[in-house]
Amino acid sequence: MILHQYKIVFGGTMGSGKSTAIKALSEIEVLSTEALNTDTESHEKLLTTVGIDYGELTLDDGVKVGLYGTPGQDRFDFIWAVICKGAIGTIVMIDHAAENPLLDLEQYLQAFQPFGHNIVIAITHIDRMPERTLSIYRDWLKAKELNYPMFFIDARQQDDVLLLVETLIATIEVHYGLTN
Ligand SMILES: Nc1nc2c(ncn2[C@@H]2O[C@H](COP(=O)(O)OP(=O)(O)O)[C@@H](O)[C@H]2O)c(=O)[nH]1
Ligand SMILES: [Mg+2]
Repeated sequence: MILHQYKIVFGGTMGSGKSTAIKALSEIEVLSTEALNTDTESHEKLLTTVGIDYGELTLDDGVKVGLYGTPGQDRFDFIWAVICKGAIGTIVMIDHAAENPLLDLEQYLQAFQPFGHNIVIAITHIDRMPERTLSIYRDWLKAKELNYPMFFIDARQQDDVLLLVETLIATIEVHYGLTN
């Protein structure tokens, strides 16, 4: 089977670089759609406008990739499930310079694992917190017996983000034999 269009989701903490990564890769102008978020618990804020980023990329072999950025909210959002439908995988982006990036990683992995286990972890903003060692992530993944691919990247760098996308696609192609 040959798939001509892949869908990839960017999830992760606010400010981790999801929109930046999609802009770095997209060959079309990134669209930010408007979606309505109804929160029955806070009637004052009946409607909140959230942005979903959308970009497109064509790989060397002609495969088209749709890039979907989840809205920047720091709590579980039902929209994530909608966005993840039909996606081949998720890039979970974590801001290394945030207060507790390991807790963020745990929460975002838990949030996205129900939609599939093709996940690549991208730790961003490492230039902003050089005093915090990067080994905490491998140690944590090892302790949890998780072996997701993980990269330390700058979301503003196109090559860095491309590596994430290529890793997700390579994993799905090896797993399901979707090579042509
Ligand atoms: N210093 C630094 N800034 C970054 C990095 N990645 C993204 N940014 C910046 O972080 C800010 C927030 O990124 P944005 O894409 O809006 O985050 P989002 O909320 O996940 O969509 C932007 O100003 C980016 O340019 C990084 O690795 N290092
Ligand atoms: Mg954003």
